[in-house]
Amino acid sequence: MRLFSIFICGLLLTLYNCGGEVQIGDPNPAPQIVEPIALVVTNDGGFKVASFAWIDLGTRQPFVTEEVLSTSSGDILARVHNQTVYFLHRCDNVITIIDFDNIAEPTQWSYPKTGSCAPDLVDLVFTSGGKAYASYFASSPQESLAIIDLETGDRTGFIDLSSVVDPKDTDGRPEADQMSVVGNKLFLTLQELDISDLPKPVRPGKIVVIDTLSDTIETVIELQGMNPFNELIYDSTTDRIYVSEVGVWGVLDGGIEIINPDTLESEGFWVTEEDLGGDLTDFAVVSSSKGYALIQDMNLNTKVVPFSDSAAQAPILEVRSGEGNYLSVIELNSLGELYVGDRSVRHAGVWVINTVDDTFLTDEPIDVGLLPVDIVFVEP
Ligand SMILES: [Ca+2]
Ligand SMILES: [Ca+2]
Repeated sequence: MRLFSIFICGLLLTLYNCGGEVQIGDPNPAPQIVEPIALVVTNDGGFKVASFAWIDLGTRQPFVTEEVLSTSSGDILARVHNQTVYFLHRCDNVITIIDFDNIAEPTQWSYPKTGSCAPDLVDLVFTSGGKAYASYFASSPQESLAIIDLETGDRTGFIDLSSVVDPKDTDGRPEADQMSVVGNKLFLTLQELDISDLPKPVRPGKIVVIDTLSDTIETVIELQGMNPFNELIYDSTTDRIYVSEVGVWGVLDGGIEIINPDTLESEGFWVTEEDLGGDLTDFAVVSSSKGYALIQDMNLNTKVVPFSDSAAQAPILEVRSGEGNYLSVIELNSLGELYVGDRSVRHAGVWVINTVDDTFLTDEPIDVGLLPVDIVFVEP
């Protein structure tokens, strides 16, 4: 609880200093985030201390809080629903909730942990009607997909994945990872890795399709690529789901695959790691023919690579491995701006790129305090 007292105070101070409507000591503060923001999760180089900052999308002015989300396990991601930010503490199996409409009452939900400090709680998605789903990467098939009551945070049940786990995946965990909700269907990737040695995929990845009305498995979509990794993006304009597969690290065997949510079939690769020149670590969809990939090349340099259909263009941003760190995340907002998290020693911060002509909208990266690890947009 002490953490929260400090945390709230720090946040209120930050809001006050940046001209927000909050008065310190106001018995019933109700700060409103009236302008769209980019919420940036940050941590230190060792992934121990985690904090966050936000950037006003109009002015690109950053607001950095010095308060922390964690001092022991900084592997934290963020998800947004109804202007509420949910911080996923991946190793601690904790969710911290910041509702910017009611910042005086942050909430923390804790769930049982697996034994080791390995990423477990890896995604959270939402349906209309107050139900959410949480996926657990290091848990058993019976406990990899939980149904969450968004009012209470309670896990009201699990959807048993035992029937869809490949017999070759014998380590007791199907590596449930990213999710997307389209209509009344939940799409969940299974990586199906063998973690007995260096983690490696035992077979092509799959997407489990679940009926969110009955919470039963409807079907399984077989992917062409292995090791679906990072986000599962549904784009309403193209009415397609995009999944990036990294396959084996250091081998150009993955790509971005397109899934038709109506036929529940793969339409094949949009662009491959071979086209892009590196392992895929993140991506963004601009249109049916244009996207951006974040790749790590064979020399461990990280690059933002624009592509049109399967034709990759020259990288527009690169951090060489010798510079000590890497580009961590790319995210597209509704203004067509690409935000890029840069953890390099020279340029730590967030770049903003105009996706119409690939020009940079910031001369230098926007300073967000610690190093950016995840970016989400809150666009009221
Ligand atoms: Ca496994
Ligand atoms: Ca690969």
